[in-house]
Amino acid sequence: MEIKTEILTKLSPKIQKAIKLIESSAKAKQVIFLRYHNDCDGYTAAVALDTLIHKKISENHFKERDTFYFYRRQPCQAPFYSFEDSTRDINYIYDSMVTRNKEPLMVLVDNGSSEQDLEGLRRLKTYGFRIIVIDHHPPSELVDDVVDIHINPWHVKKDPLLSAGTLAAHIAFLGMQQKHEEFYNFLAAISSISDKAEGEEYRAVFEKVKNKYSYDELKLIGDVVDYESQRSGYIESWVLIKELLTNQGGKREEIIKTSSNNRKYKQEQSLKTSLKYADTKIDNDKVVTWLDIGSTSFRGDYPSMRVIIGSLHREIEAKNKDKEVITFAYSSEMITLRANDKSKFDSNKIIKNLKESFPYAKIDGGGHPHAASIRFISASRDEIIQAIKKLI
Ligand SMILES: [Mn+2]
Repeated sequence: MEIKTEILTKLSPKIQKAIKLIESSAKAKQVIFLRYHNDCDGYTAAVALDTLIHKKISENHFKERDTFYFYRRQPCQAPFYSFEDSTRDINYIYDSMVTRNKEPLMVLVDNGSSEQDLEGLRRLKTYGFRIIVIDHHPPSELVDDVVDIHINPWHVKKDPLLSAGTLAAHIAFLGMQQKHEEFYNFLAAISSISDKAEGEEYRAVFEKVKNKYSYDELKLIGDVVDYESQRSGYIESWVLIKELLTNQGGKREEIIKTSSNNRKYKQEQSLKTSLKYADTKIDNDKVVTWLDIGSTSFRGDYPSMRVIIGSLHREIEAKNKDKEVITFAYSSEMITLRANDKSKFDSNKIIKNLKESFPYAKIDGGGHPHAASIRFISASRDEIIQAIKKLI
């Protein structure tokens, strides 16, 4: 985890501040919340930070059960910290065993830096929470006015290929006095591969883990983590996913084996369906695909919309190596998209444009320039699809 890249070096003062705030909150016996996105990147980030937070809390409480009351861990079902998330967390402090907590700490990872997070975060502030956001999505400037510490590689450079898991593993490594380097490298590598964020930091980390794990092995563990989190839906899959990532109980192989047939079957089946119903148009060096995902998959089933579009996009990319490839999947009120490196496509510009053109469509969304989602009311879907086709 000794990675000295420009991004991590420049983020270092904020990282040190975050570690200090976690320490001082634990010392002051404040409840610490850890909230994370419900996917492989979010879970690996959470498992990394869990080691640090758990240690700091145990050091400051005498009874084992206190770590249960003073540490709350939960994935966010939405890809942002939602209104409901904040209601639940405020209730925990003000309607429970720990009502004397005046400055609880929220640590939000792989989520938190977009405009969609703002309302939930502001509600926390009304109730005295301190907030640390560790995220790698394009940040809204408004977030900085609300939270205490906002660690985000976008503050250093545009479109950084750095996963939240890598960022969190780096922070945990530093907070744990640079111990357990191998474990944090492993987490960083899995999250980068699973989130397609294989930049400079990933390459440095992979160099160190590759004699123990191959790329395919790391990718497989990430796939199974995604499978676990998706299949468990609203139930937190912490026990199984932590085991997959730590192998503390020696059950990793068995969990992978148990899920293997069903996982592969569902992945292959879903790709077959996508390829059958995808509408692909090749125009010179540009390959654009539209898939009606709403009518070709079951709601809430595995693979998720994210995994479906990812595998369809990769399949089309592999067949069109030298071309610009853009892939869209839509349901009645959402479009998810992917674009390859050859594309100049910028989802944030498109979303801005759509918001101006369709002020009545209740458009919301965001993400990375080449991987994002757009939400809207179903009445305006066809207009929006037509507008995007003209824009690209
Ligand atoms: Mn992520």
